[in-house]
Amino acid sequence: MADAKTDTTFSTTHGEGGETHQQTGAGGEARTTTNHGAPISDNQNSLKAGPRGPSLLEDFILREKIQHFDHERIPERIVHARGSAAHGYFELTDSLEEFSRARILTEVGEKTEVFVRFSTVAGGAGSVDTPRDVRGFAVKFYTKEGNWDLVGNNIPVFFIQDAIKFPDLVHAVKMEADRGYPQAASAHDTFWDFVGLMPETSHMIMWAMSDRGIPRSLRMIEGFGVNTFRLVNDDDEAVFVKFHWRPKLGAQSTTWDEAVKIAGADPDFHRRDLYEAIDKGDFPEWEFAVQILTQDEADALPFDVLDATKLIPEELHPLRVIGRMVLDRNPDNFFAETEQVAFLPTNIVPGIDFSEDPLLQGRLFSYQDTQLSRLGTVNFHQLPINQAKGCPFQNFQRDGQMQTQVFTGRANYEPNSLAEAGEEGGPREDPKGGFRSFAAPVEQTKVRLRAESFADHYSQARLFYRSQTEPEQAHLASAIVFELSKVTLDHVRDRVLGNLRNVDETLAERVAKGLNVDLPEANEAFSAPFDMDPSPALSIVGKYPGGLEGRAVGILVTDGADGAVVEAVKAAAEGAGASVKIVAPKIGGVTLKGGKALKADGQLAGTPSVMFDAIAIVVSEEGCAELLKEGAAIDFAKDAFGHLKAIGHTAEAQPLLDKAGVEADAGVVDLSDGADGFVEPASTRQWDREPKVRMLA
Ligand code: HDE
Repeated sequence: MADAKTDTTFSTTHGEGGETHQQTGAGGEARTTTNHGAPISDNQNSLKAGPRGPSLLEDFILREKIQHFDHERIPERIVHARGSAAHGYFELTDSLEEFSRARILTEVGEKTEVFVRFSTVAGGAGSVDTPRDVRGFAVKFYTKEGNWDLVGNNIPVFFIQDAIKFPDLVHAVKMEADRGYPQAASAHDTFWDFVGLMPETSHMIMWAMSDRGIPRSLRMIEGFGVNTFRLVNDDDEAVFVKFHWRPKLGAQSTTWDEAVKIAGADPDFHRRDLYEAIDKGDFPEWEFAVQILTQDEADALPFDVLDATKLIPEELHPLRVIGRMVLDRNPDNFFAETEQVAFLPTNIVPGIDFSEDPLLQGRLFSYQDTQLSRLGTVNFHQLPINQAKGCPFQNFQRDGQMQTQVFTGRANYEPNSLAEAGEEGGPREDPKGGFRSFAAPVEQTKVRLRAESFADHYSQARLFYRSQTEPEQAHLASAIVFELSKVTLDHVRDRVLGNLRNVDETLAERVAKGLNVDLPEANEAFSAPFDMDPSPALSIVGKYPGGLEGRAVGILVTDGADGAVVEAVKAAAEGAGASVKIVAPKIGGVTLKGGKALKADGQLAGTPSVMFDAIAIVVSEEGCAELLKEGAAIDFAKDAFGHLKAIGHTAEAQPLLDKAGVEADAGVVDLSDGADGFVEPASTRQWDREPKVRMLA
């Protein structure tokens, strides 16, 4: 018998003695019951007045089953509804003892369980995985001092500076109020209207329109705490801290055309990729790093650390790597874990504290509130995924909907002197070890004002753009052209262009040219932008480590293909850490030259080349002739070429390559002399090819 977690049966505890028994039928097999335990004799037919008669209201079994089903969904998250998650652990490698008293940041070598949920922001729960969007990167650490939730994104800054603008931002980006579209897309009037009117979005827009907005895999995104936090040590001294996650596989992206096609080919592309990688033991891993600043260092910066639209360049304050996180277990049940997990920036532990960042301050209210509406009860912390596993909770809070605990005795208040609450009278506050807020000085008058130090909306946007490599700049400009081409209101487009002129004149010109519109006057800037030294850390192409590890190679085969070449490509790619899939015209596979059968992992029409990072086409002459009549085969080669991927091929594949417009270059590799020459180009994209295949802005 499988355990209760993976089976549909449950053991139940009955009676005073707490003995457990499982319901079994006459043959000893587990039997189906109602939710209240009554055994069910027939789970196929409802109760009717005669075999063809009307169903009876009396059928409590039918009613219970249907009613439970009717309520299976809970309200989806208003943002970040679409998510994928995994379990794993965090291991501290370097102690921050001098700055923090948090055990999670001081106990080197300790492994702490984590649950991580990645998400898109704008789309609904059933939307696709690859729209242009920010990705959520929320980590729940089950620490010995309670849960610590670091609820971050894959972009280190945010659109707005003050929480009071968040509902406006989200309304603007989500599907438009009257028409209910577009789903999971920022390319529409209301979003860009908001952007144009709120120049503080400029920096984040640069990131979202860059290739960071279309990641290749959730295993290949960076993560950031975004808001500035504090670390507080034993002496109650505080420093500012920024949190960073850096993927072992390097940050990698798709191209836009590819992302769009993936959405059709596999709407679950990222979810499947994460699940399959963990399932086969290819555990994604991130470094955890911090940037630490004293108050004086923060004061010396030309921007405010409390402003979430700003980052601290790594070149000014280097990252200190203090640990690693490995995701090594898929959820057992999507709903119970990925859907019901409740992240709260207020889940914090002694030794870590908030800053006065007005965006963060709003978040401290919002998440608890949203969980109440989503999960429906103040007791959502009792759901298994949300429980403080590293140390159980103990307090005198009681009752409420869906209370699962059976507290005993009379003592439900404090102080008390009841014997049953133990000698101490039950749990008590711990003035030394408990959470103490950092005594940040506050002596001001009450105002509704934006600080002067938040006024510069363009310098860091400019820094980001100018720190990108040439292909990345071209992608960014083209992404804005794409989005603004979907905007139907001229004045909205013009206002955005007016802001872009403050970011970078050449960028504004590129975009205007890409739209074929005149460049309007620059909009007035509250604070004149200044130039900063480029930060290479902001580019992903520039710091891409290369390599096939974690990437995917697809081999297209036909009947009569040379099995030795297939084997050679497979061995070379797998040897370099890639996963390999065989794609064939039919799912039953092919008969190789010499008569051996080769099974297919994917059928051609359902497994286009966008599913892979590099492809090989290993076909026979006759097989190739057949493929020339198949659009999916031509697209397989054409898209791989257009998406700047390496293409390995046998000589017999040449007619297909010709028909697909594949031209010889360093990424197009003849496999007749073996597969060794394939691995290097397969390890990266062929950026030089891009001007040949795409008109970029
Ligand atoms: Fe969130 N955000 N957010 N957010 N956020 C939510 O909480 C909110 C912000 C982020 O996988 C909600 O449980 C406000 C920044 C992630 O379950 C909600 C503001 C960052 C997730 C909420 C922000 C984030 C959320 C909706 C502006 C990056 C998904 C569902 C003040 C640091 C967590 C939920 C998961 C989810 C509010 C801004 C990250 C409505 C008010 C900045 C990764 O409470």
